[in-house]
Amino acid sequence: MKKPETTLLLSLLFLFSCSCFALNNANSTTIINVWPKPRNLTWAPPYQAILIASNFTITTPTPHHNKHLSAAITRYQNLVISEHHHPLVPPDVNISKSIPPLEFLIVVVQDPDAGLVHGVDESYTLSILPSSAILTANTTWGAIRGLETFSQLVWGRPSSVAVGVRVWDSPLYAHRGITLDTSRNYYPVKDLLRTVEAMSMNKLNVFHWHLTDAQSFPLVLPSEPSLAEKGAYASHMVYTPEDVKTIVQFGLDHGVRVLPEIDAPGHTGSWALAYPEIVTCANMFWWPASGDILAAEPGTGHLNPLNLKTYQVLKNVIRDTATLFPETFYHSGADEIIPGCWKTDPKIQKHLSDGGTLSQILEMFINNTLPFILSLNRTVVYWEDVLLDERVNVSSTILPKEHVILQTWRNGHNNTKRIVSLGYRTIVSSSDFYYLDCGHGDFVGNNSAYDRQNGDDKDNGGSWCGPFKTWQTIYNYDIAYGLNEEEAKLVLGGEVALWSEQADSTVLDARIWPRTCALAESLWSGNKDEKGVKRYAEVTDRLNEWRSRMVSRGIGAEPIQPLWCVRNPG
Ligand code: CP6
Repeated sequence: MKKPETTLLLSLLFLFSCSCFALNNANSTTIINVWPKPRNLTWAPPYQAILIASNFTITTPTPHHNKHLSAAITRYQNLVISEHHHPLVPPDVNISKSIPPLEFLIVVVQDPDAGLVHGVDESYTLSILPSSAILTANTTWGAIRGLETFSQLVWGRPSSVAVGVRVWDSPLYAHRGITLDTSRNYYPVKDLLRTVEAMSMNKLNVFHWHLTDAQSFPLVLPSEPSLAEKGAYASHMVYTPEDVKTIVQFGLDHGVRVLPEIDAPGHTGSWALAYPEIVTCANMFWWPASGDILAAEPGTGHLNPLNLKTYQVLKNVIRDTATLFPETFYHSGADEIIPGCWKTDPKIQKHLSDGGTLSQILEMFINNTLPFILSLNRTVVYWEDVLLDERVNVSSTILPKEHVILQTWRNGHNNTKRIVSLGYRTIVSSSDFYYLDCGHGDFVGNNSAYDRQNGDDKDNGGSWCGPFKTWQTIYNYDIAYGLNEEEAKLVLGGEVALWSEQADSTVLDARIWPRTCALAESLWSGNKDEKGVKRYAEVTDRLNEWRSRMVSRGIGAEPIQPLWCVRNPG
């Protein structure tokens, strides 16, 4: 016999283990599952679908010569014909037998050769009527967004598409991305390509590639080949110039910019394998226990700004990187300067004993590198630390506001506010909301290398930058919270980040997806409904559907609830 407590427990479990909500019936437009939700979508009654013809073609009315547009058209034509996605909850609509199958989607692009740069027009309109389906966009990039939307309106075997649908769409934020760290662990190229592909499915447009760090230097650079030769984990764990070209081109075909980051002067321990003379403290371990709370890493290493050789090597690195990556943003890092690391160097010690400061050392570094990066026609992105770090920072007078963007990661809304109120543009990557690696157990303490070093074999229950950030945490974060109108304009967008101490290709998809879908929607069309109320139940159902379509497209996105919920809507 069941005890009452057990019954209560079971019903509570029932309530909490599954927030299941029924999909709305056909008398609502929300039955149309598009992710991210378009800014404006209407579906006119009678709610109908029509078949996709077996010779269905996507075409432009006039010839064009843009190979990225051609690649996208071919890709989506094949997808629409072959996908046969079965929604978890099949839409309750009639597939019209009287209307002939849809043979064409016509794509009209005003300026197909507009480049893929920050702020480019990504808007589109889509109209799917029984007689014709038309997609209009100002640019190739808007067309790619519209093609994705069209593909999500197709389902079943044989394939059919919703008709009577009109969409106007355009992103709220121009910069919507992922930071991926390929230094702590290596990812094969095919994993990066799949990530870019999944980004495009979610209308994300910036792959911020954190290429190098203290642990390894996987980027092969023609002018500085020894950095990867000695600094990569293995000779097969590298990205060659051909690999980079492949990824950049793949990004262009998918409307995704590939933004390189070469983190410096901190996080450069791996450079010491080729050039020990330009890196301070590379052979030391820096753990929180040492009193330096940042960069809890082995041998973080800092480039030495007082060594002229540093700039010879670094300028070669910057020039080669800018050549490999056409992207006009260049991320130069500048996060987490550890005083104790620079202080191990005798020249820096002398500078300090002569009354100098570490902030001056950092200014020297920026003054010797920033103008060079700008001379390559790049906008420079730095982590917020360069200006906001309490111990080592530079004066805003040496960071020109029109050429420098600061990416946040600490103190949530506070640091965003500080940056924009100083007049800088910002990319929001708050670690409290957007760090995908958090909550996966600690690699510092908790039986880690640090514990072994200190003879501690207890499980201390550590959690790296915990807690785990749920998709709801990411979805509900308002990146422009508390800003006035003028300040809010300086918020370019946001990036989630996957730091890879505890991630590699075995877990990549599930760490990123579907949580990053939540970022994609909140930056594309917002996290609130028409009445300004935070979306919730509808989003859960739509995300559940979208995640299952991503899985059928080959992305290992983890589940957000048991399938049982779909059969037993609450
Ligand atoms: N590596 C680099 C890191 C981090 C940063 N930069 C980081 C810091 C704190 C947390 C997670 C990651 N591992 N190069 C900060 C931008 Cl909680």
